[in-house]
Amino acid sequence: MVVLTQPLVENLSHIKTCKYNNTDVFTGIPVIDLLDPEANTLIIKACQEFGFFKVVNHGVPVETITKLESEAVNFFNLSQVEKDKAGPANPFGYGNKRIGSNGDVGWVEYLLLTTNPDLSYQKSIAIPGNSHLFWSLVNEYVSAVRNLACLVLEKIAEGLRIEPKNVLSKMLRDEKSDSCFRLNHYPPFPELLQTLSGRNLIGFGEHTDPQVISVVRSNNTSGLQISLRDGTWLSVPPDPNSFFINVDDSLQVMSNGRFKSVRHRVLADSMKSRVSMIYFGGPPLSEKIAPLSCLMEEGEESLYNEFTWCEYKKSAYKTRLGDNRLALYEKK
Ligand code: GA4
Repeated sequence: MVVLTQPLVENLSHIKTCKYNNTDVFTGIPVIDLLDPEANTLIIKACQEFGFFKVVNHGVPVETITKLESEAVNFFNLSQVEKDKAGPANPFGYGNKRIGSNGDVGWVEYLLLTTNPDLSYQKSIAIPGNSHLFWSLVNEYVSAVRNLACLVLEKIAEGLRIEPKNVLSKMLRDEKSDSCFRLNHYPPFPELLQTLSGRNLIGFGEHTDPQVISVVRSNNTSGLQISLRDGTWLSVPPDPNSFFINVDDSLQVMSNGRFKSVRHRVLADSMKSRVSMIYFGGPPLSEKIAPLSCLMEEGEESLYNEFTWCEYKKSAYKTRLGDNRLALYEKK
C-alpha cells in the first residue's frame, strides 16, 4: 500500500480548480487483452473512438512495477530540502507544482527523466539515498514499458495493414529515440477544503501529450479523467494491475487524423495519494512527423504541414499546458 505523508498546504490560490460536478465514470473504457487474436482490430477502434484504452496481459512483471513504485514513494516521502536537491525540473529533474516553464501549476510533485540511460545525465539529477538502485529500477521499468508500447504500436500497424509492422515501433526502439519518463505524486487534498470551496483541485491540468504514445500506470487512487470528442469529462477508475495507453499528437498526425490524441487531466483526491508512472514514447529528434504514406488513400491529402519531432517539441515547450499545440500545424 502507498502511504505518503505531506505537510499541508501553502498558498493554493495559484492552483486551478474545476467545478465539482460528479463527473461520470468511464464505464465503457475499451479493455484490450493483448493475447486476444482480435486485439489489433480492437486497438484501432479504441484509437479512433477515444485515443485511449486499457491493456491487460501486458507482460510487464509485477515486481518491476512494485519495486519502482516503492522507490518513488520513498523519494516523495523525503523532506522538501532533500527532494529539492534533485531539482529544479529544467525540464528534467524534480519539480513541485510548476509544470513546464510557461506558468502552469498543479497540485503535483514529480520527477521528469529522459529515458537515456547515460550515466553522466543520471548523475546530474541528485537522487538522495541509494541512487544506484533507483536508476537501475527506472531502467528496468522503462525497458519493460517500452516493449509494451512497441507491441501496441506493432498491433496498430497490423490493424491498419501497414508494412513493415515495425514502422512505428522502430522510432521508440531507435537509440536516438527522444522518449521521457515521469513519476508523479498527487498529495491528498483534504475533503474539508474541497467541500468548503465546492471545487476540485487540479493535480495536472488538461492537455494532450505531444509524443507518439504514452503508457500510464497508477496506484489505486482515482483522479485521471479523459475528455470525449464532445468535450464531456469522464473519470477513469484506477487499476494498478493494468496499463492505460494514450494516443499522442504525433500519432494523430501519422494517422492523418484517423486517431485523435486524448485530452486528459488529473484531479487531486481528497483522501489518498496518487502515484503514477508514465512513459512517453517519442521519435528521434530528426524524425519527420507526417501521415504514413502507406496509409493514405488515393487523392487523400495530409491535414498537416510537415515538421520534424525536434520542431514540434520546441514549439510545444513554448505553449501552455492546455493549448491545442497541433493547431499551428494544421493546414488551413
Ligand atoms: C505533456 C506531456 C509530458 O508530461 C511532458 C510535459 C511537458 C513538461 O511537463 O515539461 C510540457 C507538456 C508535456 C506539454 C506542453 C509544455 C511541455 C509542460 C508544458 C507546459 C513531459 C511533455 O513532453 O509535454
